[in-house]
Amino acid sequence: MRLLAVLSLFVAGAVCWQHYERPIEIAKPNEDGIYEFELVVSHRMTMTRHLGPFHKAGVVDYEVETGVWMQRDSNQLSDCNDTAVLLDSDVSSDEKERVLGDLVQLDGLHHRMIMINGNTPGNTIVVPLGAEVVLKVKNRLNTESITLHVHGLDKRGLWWTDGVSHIQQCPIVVGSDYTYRFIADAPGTHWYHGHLNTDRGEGLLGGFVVKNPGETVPHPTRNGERLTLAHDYYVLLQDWAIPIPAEQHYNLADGTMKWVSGMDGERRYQCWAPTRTWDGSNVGGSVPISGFLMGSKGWHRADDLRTQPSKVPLATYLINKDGHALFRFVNGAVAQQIVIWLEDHQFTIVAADGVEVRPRTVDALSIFSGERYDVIVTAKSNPKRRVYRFILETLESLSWAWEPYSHFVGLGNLEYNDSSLPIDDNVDWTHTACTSETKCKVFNCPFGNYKAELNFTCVSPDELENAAGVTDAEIVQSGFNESVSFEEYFLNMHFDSHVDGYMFSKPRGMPYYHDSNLDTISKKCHPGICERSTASKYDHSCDCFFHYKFKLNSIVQMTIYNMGDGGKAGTGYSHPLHLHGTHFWVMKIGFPEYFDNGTISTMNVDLPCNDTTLRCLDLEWSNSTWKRGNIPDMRENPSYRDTILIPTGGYTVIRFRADNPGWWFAHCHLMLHHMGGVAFAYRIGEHSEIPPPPVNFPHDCGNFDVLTINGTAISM
Ligand SMILES: *[C@@H]1O[C@H](CO)[C@@H](O)[C@H](O)[C@H]1NC(C)=O
Ligand SMILES: *[C@@H]1O[C@H](CO)[C@@H](O)[C@H](O)[C@H]1NC(C)=O
Ligand SMILES: *[C@@H]1O[C@H](CO)[C@@H](O)[C@H](O)[C@H]1NC(C)=O
Ligand SMILES: *[C@@H]1O[C@H](CO)[C@@H](O)[C@H](O)[C@H]1NC(C)=O
Ligand SMILES: *[C@@H]1O[C@H](CO)[C@@H](O)[C@H](O)[C@H]1NC(C)=O
Ligand SMILES: *[C@@H]1O[C@H](CO)[C@@H](O)[C@H](O)[C@H]1NC(C)=O
Ligand SMILES: *[C@@H]1O[C@H](CO)[C@@H](O)[C@H](O)[C@H]1NC(C)=O
Ligand SMILES: *[C@@H]1O[C@H](CO)[C@@H](O)[C@H](O)[C@H]1NC(C)=O
Ligand SMILES: [Cu+2]
Repeated sequence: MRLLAVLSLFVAGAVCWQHYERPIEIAKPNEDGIYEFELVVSHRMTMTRHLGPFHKAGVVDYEVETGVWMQRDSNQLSDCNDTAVLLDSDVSSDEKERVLGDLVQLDGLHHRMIMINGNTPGNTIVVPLGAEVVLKVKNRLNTESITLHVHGLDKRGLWWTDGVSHIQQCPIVVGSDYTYRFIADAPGTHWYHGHLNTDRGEGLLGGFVVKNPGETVPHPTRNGERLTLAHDYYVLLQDWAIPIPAEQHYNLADGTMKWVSGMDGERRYQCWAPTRTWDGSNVGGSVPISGFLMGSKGWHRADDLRTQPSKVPLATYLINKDGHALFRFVNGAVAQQIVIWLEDHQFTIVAADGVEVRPRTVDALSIFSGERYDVIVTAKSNPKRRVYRFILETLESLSWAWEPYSHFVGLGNLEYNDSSLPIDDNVDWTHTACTSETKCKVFNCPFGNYKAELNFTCVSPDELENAAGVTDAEIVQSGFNESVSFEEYFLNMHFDSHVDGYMFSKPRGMPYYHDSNLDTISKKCHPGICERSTASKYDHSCDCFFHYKFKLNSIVQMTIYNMGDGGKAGTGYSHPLHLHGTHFWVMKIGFPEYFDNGTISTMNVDLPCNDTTLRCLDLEWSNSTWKRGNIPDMRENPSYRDTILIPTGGYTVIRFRADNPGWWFAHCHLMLHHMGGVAFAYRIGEHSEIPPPPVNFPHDCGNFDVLTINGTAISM
C-alpha cells in the first residue's frame, strides 16, 4: 500500500529509461522570456513502472544471463516472485524504450529514492547565459525537508537564492512550495543538488548547463578554431553508496552491523571498508559502494560487468565516425573520486567547473565529487569495434592493512553510429596501451605521482590554464603592497571532520537575521570552547559555527593545507574543497614528498608543522618573504574553479575577490566530511552591505519559545 501511495505523486511525461542517452537541449523561455521549471520532489521506487490509473506499480527485474525484462505480478495476494516476461531479449530498442518508458534503472535494484518529476538524476536544465531562471520546487516527500543549490553559479547579489540550509534559507518543509528566482550568471557545465544534510545522496540532483549566447560549438581546439560537435552529452557520474535496508545489514546472529554491497565477494560482509590510495591516504569515505552510475544507469553486480558487459543495460552514447562529441562529466558522488577512461580514445579537457581552459589531452580523468570537466572525444575514422567502453574506477589501491587492493569498477558504452560490427565482452581493464615507454596521463591525481612500476603519470589540476588568459592581472600578481586590501588566511583541513581544530556545526537559524545575537542560534568558535591542539577528533566539544568575515572588495588569499595527524600518510584524506558565491584562481598546489613506492614520506615543508600533537594549527610559510602573496612558483595563467583538490600532506593556494556580499558556505564535497564538519561559512561585507532578501522571505526557522500561556511569544 505504501508503494501505491508514493506513486500517486509521480508526474507523467518524463522519459527516464532510454536505449541511447540523448544530447542536451536548450530550454524554451515562457512568454515573458523567463526560463521556468517545476520540480516536483517526491519518493519513488527504482526498477518500477507506473501502470496508469489506480497507482498500480509494476516492479521490474532484469536478468542479465537471458537479457529478459520481467515484471512481478501486481496482484497483492500473489507471491512477490511471481513474475512474467515483460520484454524478450530480441525486441527492438524502440520497443524497450516504449515499454520501459518511465522506469528509473539506477543500479538495477529496487530502492525508494528522492526523485524530481519522477526521475533521478532530474532532467538536465539548459539555459542561456544571463537568463532569468525560476525553479518552482514542490516538496512532496513523506517526511524530509530539502533545499536546492545550483552548484557553479555565483548568484551575484542574490546570496539568499543559493540554497544552503540554515545559512542562506530555512529548509523547505514537507508539503510546501518554494520558488528560486535568479540569473544564470556563470557559463558552462554545472549541476543542481539538495543542500540539506544528505539529501543529494538520496537522489536529489540533476544537470544544469549555461550556454554562451549564440553558442553552437562550445569549445575551441588548441589552434583556436571551434569544432562542429555532433553531440553534446551531459554525463553525471555517481558512486552508489545508498543506505541498505536495515534487515540486510543488521546481522541478527551476532548483533553487528554489516554492509552488504551486493557485489565483489570480499566486501559483502564488512561493517566498514576503509581503503587507501597509492600515497597511503584514505579514499572513499569508507562507504562500500554497490555500483557506479553514468546518468541514471549502472549495475549492482560487478561480476556481470566483468563477464558479460554486452548484456548489461548501461548508458550508451552514440558518436559518429570521424566526428567530435562533447562529454560534460560531472562527479555527483557521495564519496569516491572517479577515474574515467575510454578504451582506445583520449579526452581533450576544454573546460573545468564550466570555465574554458586551454585544451589539454589526457588518457584518463580523475574527478572529485563536485568537479566538472568538459572533454572532447575525437572519433575514429575507421573504428575496429562498434562499442568502446568507458571504464570507471575508484582510486582504491591498498587495503587498510596496506595490502594490494583492487579498485571498484563501472562501465558505460560509446557506440559508433551505423556500425554493423559485432559487440563483444572484451574490456581493456588493465589499460594495455599504457606502457613504460608511453605512460598514460591521468589528470587530477590526489597525489604527486604513481609509483614507477605503474605506467601512469599524473597531471596536477593546477596545470590547467585559463583559455581567456589572465583576465584579472591584479589578483594573480606575486606580492601585494600595503595599499592593496589583501587578506591572507591559513586553514588546516585535517581529519575528516574538522577545519583548524573546529568541527563545523551549522546554525539553527539564518545568521543574516541574527546579526546582533548570533549566539542564540549558534555556538561561537573560540579557543576557550575546547583544547583544539589536543582534543581528539571524536571530541564534540570543538563543534561550533566556524566562519570568516571578509571585507567587501578585498583580495582574499587562502592557503588551505592538509597536514598533521589527520593529513598525512595512513591517516588523512585528500579533500575536494568547494566555495559557494565565487569562483577562485588556483594559484598553486604543493604536494608532500613520497617514497619510491608512492607513499607519503614527509609532509610539505613550505608550511612546517612540528607540534608534538601534530594538530598543525596556525601554520605559516617557512620563508617569511612569502607573506602578502609573494609566493614563488605560482601559476602565471591559473584556472578559475569552484571546486579544487587539497592533497593529503600538502596545500592549495586560492585567491578571489570578495565582491559578492552575502552569507556563503564552503565545504569538502565528500558527503561524510561535509556532514562531519569539514566546512566553514563566510560573510562578505558588513551586515549593512549585504543585499537583504525580499521582505516576505521565509526566515523563521531557529528557536521558538512561548513565554506566557496567552500566547505572548517571541521567536528568535
Ligand atoms: C517463489 O518462491 C517460493 C518460495 O521460495 C517458491 O516455492 C516458488 O516456486 C517461487 N515461484 C517462482 C515463480 O519462482
Ligand atoms: C547516425 O548517422 C546517420 C547517417 O548515417 C545520421 O542520419 C544520424 O543522424 C546519426 N545519428 C546520430 C544520433 O547522430
Ligand atoms: C608497463 O609497461 C611494460 C612494457 O613497457 C610492461 O612490461 C609492464 O607489465 C607494464 N606494467 C604494468 C603494471 O602494467
Ligand atoms: C600597490 O599595488 C598596486 C597594484 O596592485 C598599484 O596600483 C599601486 O600603485 C601600488 N602602490 C604602491 C604605493 O606601490
Ligand atoms: C613504502 O616504502 C617505505 C620506505 O621504504 C616503507 O616504510 C613502507 O612500508 C612502504 N609502503 C608500502 C605500502 O609498501
Ligand atoms: C619547529 O620548526 C621551526 C621551524 O623549522 C623551528 O624554528 C622550531 O624550533 C621547531 N620547534 C620544535 C619544537 O621543534
Ligand atoms: C625565501 O624565498 C625567497 C623567494 O622565493 C628566496 O629568494 C629566498 O632564498 C628564500 N629564503 C630562504 C632562506 O630559503
Ligand atoms: C498575557 O499574559 C500576561 C502574563 O500573564 C499578561 O501580562 C498580559 O497582559 C496578557 N496579555 C493579553 C493580551 O492578555
Ligand atoms: Cu573531505
